[in-house]
Amino acid sequence: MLNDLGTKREEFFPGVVQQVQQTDHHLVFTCANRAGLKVEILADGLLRFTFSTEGAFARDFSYAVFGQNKPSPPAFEFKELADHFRITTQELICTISKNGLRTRMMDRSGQLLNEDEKGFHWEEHQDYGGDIVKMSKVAQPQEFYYGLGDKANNMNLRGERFENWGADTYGYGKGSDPLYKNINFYMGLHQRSAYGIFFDNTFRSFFDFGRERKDVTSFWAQGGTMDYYFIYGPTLLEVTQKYTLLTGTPELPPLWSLGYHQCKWSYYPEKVVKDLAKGFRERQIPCDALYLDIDYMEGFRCFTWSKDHFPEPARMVQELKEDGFKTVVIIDPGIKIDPDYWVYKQGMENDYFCRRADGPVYKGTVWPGLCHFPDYTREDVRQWWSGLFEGLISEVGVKGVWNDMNEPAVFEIGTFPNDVRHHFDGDPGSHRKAHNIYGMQMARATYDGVKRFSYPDRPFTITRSGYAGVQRYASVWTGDNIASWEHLWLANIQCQRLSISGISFVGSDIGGFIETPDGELYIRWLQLGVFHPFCRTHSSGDHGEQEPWSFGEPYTSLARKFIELRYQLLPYLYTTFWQYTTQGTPMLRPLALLDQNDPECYDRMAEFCVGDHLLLCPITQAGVGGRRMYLPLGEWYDFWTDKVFFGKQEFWASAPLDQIPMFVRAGAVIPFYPVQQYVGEKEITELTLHVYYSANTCQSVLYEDGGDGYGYEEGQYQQKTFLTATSLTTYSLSQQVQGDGKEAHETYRVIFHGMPAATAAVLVDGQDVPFEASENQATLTVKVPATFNQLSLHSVMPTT
Ligand code: NBV
Repeated sequence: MLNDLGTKREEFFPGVVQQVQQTDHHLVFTCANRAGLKVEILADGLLRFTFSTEGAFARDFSYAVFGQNKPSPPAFEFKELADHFRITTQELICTISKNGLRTRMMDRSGQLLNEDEKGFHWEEHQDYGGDIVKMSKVAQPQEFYYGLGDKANNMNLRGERFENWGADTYGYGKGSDPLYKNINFYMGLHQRSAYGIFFDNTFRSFFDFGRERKDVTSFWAQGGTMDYYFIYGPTLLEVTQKYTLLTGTPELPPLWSLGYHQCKWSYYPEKVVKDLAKGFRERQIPCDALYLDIDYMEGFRCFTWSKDHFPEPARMVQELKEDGFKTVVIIDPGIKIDPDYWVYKQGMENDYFCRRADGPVYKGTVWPGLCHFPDYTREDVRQWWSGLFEGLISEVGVKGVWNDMNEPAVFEIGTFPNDVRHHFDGDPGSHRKAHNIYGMQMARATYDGVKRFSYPDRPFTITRSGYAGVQRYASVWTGDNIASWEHLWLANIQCQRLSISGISFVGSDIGGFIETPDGELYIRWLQLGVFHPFCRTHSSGDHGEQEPWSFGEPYTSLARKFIELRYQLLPYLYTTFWQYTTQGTPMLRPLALLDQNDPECYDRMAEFCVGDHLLLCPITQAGVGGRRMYLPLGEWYDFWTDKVFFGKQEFWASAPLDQIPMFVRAGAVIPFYPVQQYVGEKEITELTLHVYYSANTCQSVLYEDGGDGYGYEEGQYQQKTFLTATSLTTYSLSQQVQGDGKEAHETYRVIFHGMPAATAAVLVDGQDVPFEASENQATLTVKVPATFNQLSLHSVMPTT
């Protein structure tokens, strides 16, 4: 096999096991040729495999997995057999061959989940020393692969090879690789069982899913250690949850950050920003955040303001705030070499910038001209960097920070040369080792700073690059896309894929960054974007306008309609975010995660669920009034017509330009806020609950808290569980509340959809209450106190 350096060199394999050491939660196998394997049993369904090539194991350190995220180790059984060893937990059986340390993973019924082909092997890196560490596994017939972050390719990764080496990929397209983020996590699904592999290695790494040899999946890295986690499902949903909890979830973001954001490269000077704000409010199009791109700075110097364009930033930000707008500013890693610039001076005085191998401080050209770059892999540098935000946050009142160019990107040469040195938190190395975590460590330092100075408010940050675990520090977007239908298709897949790879707070540049969409493309994109956790229009700005009203009517009204829908759905989206932070559930779920017993779902990529109960399928073609699509198992209501569709079938979904195919799971309770122009504009005395009838019992959750601040950590939240159930002649909705938070609403307006029989009476906690029914009796509206426990509809005829 040729390696990725285009050479063929001698490959080495572990020999015969000579010694085994066992402790409470790990086993160490040592071979005659000094190769070794450490197996850590972290949970019944979570095993970590770390290999050594020459006896000693490398420092146990990870930017992705934090000690506190590791579950407490369970008991396990260990046995030596004729030609292999066997580890058994409550969920897994793992065998390890005595010759070659090859593993097989099975569930407790003995069903094979995953097995090594050649297993671990390596070659020495001739130029840099160390090893190119490799792992090859059998790709089973009919095995499907998912995950790997922001790859711009089909949902199922089989048949493709990918590289993780974060890159500034302006105008990327389908198949472009690598992109901005480095997420070494994938999932395999075969015979209806799923597992995941997280390869925790920061060097340039590769994943081949049956591309080179069709029945082999392999992954390798140009240095470091073969260190991977095997994550058992058996469902894909459980695999992604476990991976997400292992690499960490973010804190709850401020509720306003789930509102609509407007961005361009760039809005300046102040008058343009003020007019933009006015544009939203005058047209009554909701918006919470306005962005300032690089031109707000003085000569692109981070942490400065252009005196010409923004003479009094604190006043401007305050005035925007009074009108409900939060200001988010961009911060890049490049610090201009300028002896009169305070950030540069501090960095030089304290030796905070990265150096070349032979000593000089590294210089690279980005927007400000020649720059130095902080070494964010040093704790003291991160501390310094986070302190730099005091001015922006505390003095000016900025509410969010946007990290760009942190792959890191350098003009002309792409990124830092390989010899640039990084501290790597105590284990210094070259850029080869630190490249893939540079952006994440910048986001980490930024997040710490924004949080420090925003407190007691919650911080908001967004980053372009990141490594596994970056979700703890920032939201992300998918970079410099293009205003084309293909990119709309890609945005849908990339956001779903990031979401199942631990990163749910994700969105794309709505309408496309490069070039200009027409009204139709913009609306179709916005219809999808309002269902992405991060919802922002952004454009490079040099081709035309890209505000929600830039395309004239009917597009302005359509844009308003969908942004309003997002604001109505905020309690649902926020609840979904809370589920993500507490349980690791991805906010966007591809069909394969909804029903892995249905092979029809495996290759589907257009349809997805946001949260537990809403299913969307964007229109990604010009000039069409609908599309063919598939619904998974269950009963689904068409959101626009209330017509019921049965799952497990493909059909034509009609969707004129004022609709996106959108379905609600039968039985669901979907909370709606009234339309607001920005989060917090109104006190929401009445919340609307849309209840979609089902003959089956169904559970829905609503999580609410102050929407900002940390009161929720002290119990200041309300977690409401709604149960719907039927009996012969009644349909009931009950509510149970947990948490010490004060009830935020006085009343609920409950709207029942799809009632199969006329309702004769409605009882709320035993009292008869008035109600309104539609002419055909299928829709029924009733107003109840928000503190109700039990609501029941009594029908004149038995429900069917
Ligand atoms: O800061 C300018 C842009 C920014 O608007 C965009 O979102 C980033 O992805 N930035 C890239 C640098 C220039 C790109 C050509």
